[in-house]
Amino acid sequence: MPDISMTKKMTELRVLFAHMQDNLSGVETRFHPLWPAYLAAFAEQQFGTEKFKFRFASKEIHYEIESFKPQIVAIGAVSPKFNDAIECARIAKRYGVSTIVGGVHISTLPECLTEGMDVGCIGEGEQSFAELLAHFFEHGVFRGSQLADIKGIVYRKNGELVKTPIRPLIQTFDQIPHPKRSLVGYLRHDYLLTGRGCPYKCSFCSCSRFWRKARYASPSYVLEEIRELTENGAKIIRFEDDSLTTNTRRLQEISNLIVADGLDRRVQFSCWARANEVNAEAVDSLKKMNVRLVWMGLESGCQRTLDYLKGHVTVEQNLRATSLLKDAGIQTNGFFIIGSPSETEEEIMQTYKFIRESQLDFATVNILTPLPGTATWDHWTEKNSIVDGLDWSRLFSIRFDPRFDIIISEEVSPAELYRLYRKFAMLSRSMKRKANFRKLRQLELPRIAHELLISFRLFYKKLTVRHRTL
Ligand code: B12
Ligand code: SF4
Repeated sequence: MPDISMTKKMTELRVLFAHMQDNLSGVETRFHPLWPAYLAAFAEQQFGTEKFKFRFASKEIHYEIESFKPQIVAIGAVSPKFNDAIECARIAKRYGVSTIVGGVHISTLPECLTEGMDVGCIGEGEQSFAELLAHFFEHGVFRGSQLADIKGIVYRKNGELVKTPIRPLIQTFDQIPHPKRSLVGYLRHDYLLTGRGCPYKCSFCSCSRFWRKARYASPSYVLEEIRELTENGAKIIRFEDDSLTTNTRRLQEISNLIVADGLDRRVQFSCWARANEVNAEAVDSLKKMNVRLVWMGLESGCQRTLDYLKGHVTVEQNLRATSLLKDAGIQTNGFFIIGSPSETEEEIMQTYKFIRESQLDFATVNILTPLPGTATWDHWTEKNSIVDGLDWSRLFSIRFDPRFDIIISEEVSPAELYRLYRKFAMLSRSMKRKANFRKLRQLELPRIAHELLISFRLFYKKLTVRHRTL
């Protein structure tokens, strides 16, 4: 890493982080992105805090640039939001500001780097970003032959795309500093990630390809981060890890630390789990640490579809995981995907039947969308050579417009798929109503009755006292 204390030209570097937010889904507007917080924490660990001013853009980009006057705008975008990244970079360039873009889309399709984007960061961002900042400190721009020495980036030279060698990953997760959350903001309902990468290869997901190797934080690292969140007001914490149950021993250790610290009494947790990893020991640990809700990508009630989407898991394992959690009093939300290329209507209805007969509390159904970096994307692009000029927002699977969305079912027409989707959505809504009612009955009604009883007693006491004094 170059020593930036030696550079003379610049005294302060202002970096504006711009996350291309999806305003369509409510959940996204509720949770702040962590990538700016990770990049800022790592840069500060390397170079100290005096040289940089970081800001997370929470308002309109013109306003942010005019008020903060950054030298660099760092843009992060997933594939369905890449149109916005292009526009954001174009605006930054109009102000003469340099730009870096990172995230899963540019990492998978570096040829998407536009004129407005000076550099693209491929894969894990911390080290490349820090080196790019050091380069900028030295040269004041991102052009120049030295860029070639920075691993894991892409840029254009004389119009030609130059991709530098792959950057090795940071070796252990604990070497990554905790994200600088004060940059993006703390929340009452917050989330954390305790690993990067996944040992599985589901056909619709880009995680294992993107992160290459699975790395996990040590239990004490996890505890430190949970402590930080609770000290800053978190009451509900989600583990956004792909599956918290992959290593039962590690989960047990995390659970024990949480209990020893008394955090299980102060915080409610939720997490993702892979059904084939949910066993009695894992459930026991989840229960002890106060996990109230587990999300599982169950994907399908039809084994043939499940094999195509997921692999290494059976419909029986999905059922077993659900009932193990149910028996422990933990709520479950199953995620399902319909519209795989060769899935028939009858097979889709097997999933409907599965959900209806399962013990799940909630079910969320999505239509399969081929996202760059996944096997489904490879499959689709082999048949459709569309990458040039594709409107990336068509990869949002929540617009439900058969003329616009990219549907890859070869067996069921888009209109029919939407009809089925609506049927699933109705089922989800009715499950949600029932689950909420159960919750009200189990938790709220006795409490409300108890409170009413106390106020009635107080009222009665006052009344009789008044009578006696009259
Ligand atoms: C948590 C999460 C969410 C949260 C996000 C909360 C938030 N406000 O950001 C919620 C649930 C809201 C969500 C929503 C969506 N998500 Co999401 N999500 C994830 C998940 C599980 C973790 C993301 C994360 O924080 N990782 C940790 C950080 C540190 O990693 P990172 O973001 O990749 O950043 C690193 C590098 O990419 C790089 N980097 C990233 N940006 C930048 C920018 C610069 C300038 C630089 C230098 C480097 C850099 O450096 C970072 C540190 O190493 C990933 C899967 C995964 N395990 O990665 C999916 C994932 C990112 N999501 C995905 C998708 C599709 C979506 C949605 C479109 C879903 C939908 N249909 O609504 C929306 C879009 C949201 C959006 N605008 O980004 C896909 C993206 C695939 C693709 N090819 O685009 C992923 C990969 C999952 C998958 N199916 O494969 N998501
Ligand atoms: S869907 Fe989950 S289990 Fe499958 S590869 Fe992605 S992160 Fe791993």
